[in-house]
Amino acid sequence: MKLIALEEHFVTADLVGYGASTASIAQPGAWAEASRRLLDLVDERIPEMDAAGLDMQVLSLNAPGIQAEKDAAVAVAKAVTVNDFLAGVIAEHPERFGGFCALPLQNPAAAADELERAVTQLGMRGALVNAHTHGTYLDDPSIRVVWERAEALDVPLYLHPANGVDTAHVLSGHPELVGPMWSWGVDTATHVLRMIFGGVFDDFPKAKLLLGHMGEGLPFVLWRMDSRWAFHAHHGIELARGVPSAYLRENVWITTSGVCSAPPLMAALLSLGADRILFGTDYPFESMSVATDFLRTAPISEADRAKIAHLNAERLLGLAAS
Ligand code: GRE
Ligand code: ZN
Repeated sequence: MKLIALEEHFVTADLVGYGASTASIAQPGAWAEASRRLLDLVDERIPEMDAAGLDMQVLSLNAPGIQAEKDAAVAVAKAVTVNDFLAGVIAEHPERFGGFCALPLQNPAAAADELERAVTQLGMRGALVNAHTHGTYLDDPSIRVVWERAEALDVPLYLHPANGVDTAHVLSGHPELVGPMWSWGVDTATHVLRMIFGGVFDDFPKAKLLLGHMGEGLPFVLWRMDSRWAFHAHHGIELARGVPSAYLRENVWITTSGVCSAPPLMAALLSLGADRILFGTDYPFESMSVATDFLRTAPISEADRAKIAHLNAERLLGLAAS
């Protein structure tokens, strides 16, 4: 069965320093090993893809990437460089790699232009955004220009977690919970709700958002959010589609990245439907072969398996079917 994975990270030597603050969330040996693998695009990666039976990785720059850069002009220049670099890797292995570009969201107009350049000239399939950019989230009015361009180009933005601006009080005294262990998922789900309630999808009804990690918990809470929205004070916010679940069903696609467990996959299938779920491994933070074995053996129909494994990716990302 053909397998296309969408949350597949890399870094370049020039950009590796931006990840320094993320290093502290991992055990030192684990971070060193992941860092080594992030820098390798081909020599170890392709044999590992072969061993796992993974046909294609859609590559993206690891968190926080250029969004951590304080100087907007530097971020713009580095985005161009890394997107050109990624395009070069893909050009050498067009059957094995696709790409999501990096966006210099420090300068939203430049980010929109870079998205267009990366999609139309470099063949990127969309962009991957690592959480906030110095505290600016994707619902910010300044970012509308990027959504407008993404909608016009008909490409998704993939929202990936990263460290927050600060640490929520409830996590005080518990640094072990800060990171992919817990806080990143909560932060990312909250970021999605900011977009829904902040009107991004009312302004851009055809915008496409990709989420990793089996939807960051959101597939589980659709009914409860709709029910509570009927009860809650709206504080002047109204949703054109009436209920928050409508946006999660119509504007959001999720990947299995970093979740190799059947119950959450089946909950997501029942909740969002098989057309909304794509495959991802979260390499190098998870094992490619564990992820591919999981999807090959998950207790789901063959029709759903094929959609998740490659058909949905081919349609959403405009990859030629084969
Ligand atoms: C991830 O992408 O899931 C990730 C990182 C960095 C550290 C751990 C981790 O980007 O799971
Ligand atoms: Zn990831």
